[in-house]
Amino acid sequence: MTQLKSLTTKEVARLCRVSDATIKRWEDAGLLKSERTSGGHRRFRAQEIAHFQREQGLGLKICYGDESTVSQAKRRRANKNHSKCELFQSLIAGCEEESANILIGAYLDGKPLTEIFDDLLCPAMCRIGELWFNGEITITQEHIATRAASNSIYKLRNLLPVSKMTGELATCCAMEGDFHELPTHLAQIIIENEGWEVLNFGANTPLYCLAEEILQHSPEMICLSATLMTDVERLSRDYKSFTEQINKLKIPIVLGGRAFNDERIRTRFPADYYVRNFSEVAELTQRLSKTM
Ligand code: B12
Repeated sequence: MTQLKSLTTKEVARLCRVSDATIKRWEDAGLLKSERTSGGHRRFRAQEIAHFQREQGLGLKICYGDESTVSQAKRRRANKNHSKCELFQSLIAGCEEESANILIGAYLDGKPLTEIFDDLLCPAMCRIGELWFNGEITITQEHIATRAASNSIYKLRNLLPVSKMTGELATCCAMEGDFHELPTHLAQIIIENEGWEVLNFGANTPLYCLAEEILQHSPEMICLSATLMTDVERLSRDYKSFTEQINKLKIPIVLGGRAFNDERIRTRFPADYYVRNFSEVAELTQRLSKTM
């Protein structure tokens, strides 16, 4: 289900920022090619639309400081001083429209979502973390970049084709004390892309609260993320009582995030699965899906 699907007239119109009628006119005039469904509805190949957009300069708005951002001067400085990575530059400049365009462009070029997250977005965020760690950017610059990342992935999410729903539910969140919310957003989008519904509680979620939600909703998968653990002792005690509380439901627990790269941490947080990246989340979701 992760492969690229064809787009409806409405989706193409939204991407090109024109009306549905305009898309139909362009198609009638032979500017755009489409195929028809058995019901006679138009379907457009995403790659062709991406090509058309680039040729015509449609929809892919270049942004200099719109929405969230910073001044052009700062943006130019960021471009000059830092890496050549296009996405990294847009993020560091806080330019969410342009960052979204890069992610959407990659998607329309046929890159799977998992690769967009694992190979494009995460390395860019990692670079931002390194610069912050080395004192080359300030905390405020990191905050702006993270907000640009967060908002741009939601822009991408908004135009993903609606997957055929499997009727399965997953929850995801980051553990208490962990304020890194991007991993939970990314996991949510990947799981939704497999046709599951997702309740994403976001960052800093106490496990006793999560247990209540689990008992109430009885999901088919629990995805927990931890980038950093500030108090391993306390968290592992909370985790133990969490797993005891929900044990009878036999729901697979999936742990992910850089904290679990450490084997000693994994030993203290026993789980059904440990995932290292978003490709593994997609594979696991497919495996756990009862409708497969
Ligand atoms: C943005 C950011 C923040 C923001 C988060 C804001 C927000 N709204 O999310 C804020 C400012 C809150 C923050 C705070 C801190 N941060 Co911070 N932060 C980052 C940064 C730059 C990006 C994090 C991110 O979202 N990355 C995107 C994720 C998806 O990528 P990833 O973490 O590399 O994950 C990979 C895998 O682990 C896996 N994965 C990760 N999570 C999950 C989850 C699931 C379910 C799955 C399947 C997979 C998965 O996928 C990725 C690979 O494809 C990172 C740098 C970095 N390397 O990522 C630092 C980083 C994580 N932070 C760091 C630190 C030190 C801190 C602070 C302690 C700083 C401080 N002194 O206050 C605090 C801790 C706050 C807390 N208690 O949580 C360090 C952690 C070092 C370490 N020990 O591991 C990093 C690595 C920066 C660095 N280079 O030093 N941070």
